[in-house]
Amino acid sequence: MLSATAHATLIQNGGFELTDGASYPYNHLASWTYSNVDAVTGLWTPYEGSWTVDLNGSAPGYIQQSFSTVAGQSYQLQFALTGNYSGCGAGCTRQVQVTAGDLNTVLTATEAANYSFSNPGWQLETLSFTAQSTISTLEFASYNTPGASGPVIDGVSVVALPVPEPETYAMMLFGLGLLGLVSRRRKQTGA
Ligand SMILES: [Ca+2]
Repeated sequence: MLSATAHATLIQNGGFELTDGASYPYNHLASWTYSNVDAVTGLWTPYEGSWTVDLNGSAPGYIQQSFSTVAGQSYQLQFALTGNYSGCGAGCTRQVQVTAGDLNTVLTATEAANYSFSNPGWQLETLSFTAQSTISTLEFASYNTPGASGPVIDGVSVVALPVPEPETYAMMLFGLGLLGLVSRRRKQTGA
């Protein structure tokens, strides 16, 4: 069973709603460390709330946040991804490199067939990673996407995945035992 605690996100300001709102598009983003990204509101439809982050400011940028983890524990990362495809042109893509714990992957924001700022085609991405330390750093970096329009993210959350209950381990061991028995019998039959 998932407890309420297991559902609590470890990421602060994952929706990028906490900004000073005063100096668009270079607003202060609470709880995040970042370079050359744009906090954006009033342009395309957000995944949630009013603000999103374009990972290309004037050039490819990154955003990251560190949080407490348990080494060896698995976590689920979710976030919404799209791209600023205005002026993108044929064949251009918006890509993001995501790193956390043992996770290091590149995702492509698929341009919706009928893409527009009012229909940005958000994709909900679900990934998992295993923490390697008591502090983990989640980073989103614009990847292979030059210029001032990049991949766009919103709705970031990280939750600890439940550790299997002792009964689950017992069931798994019981199942493995049965498999071993079947395997031995097959070998005997085949001999
Ligand atoms: Ca938001």
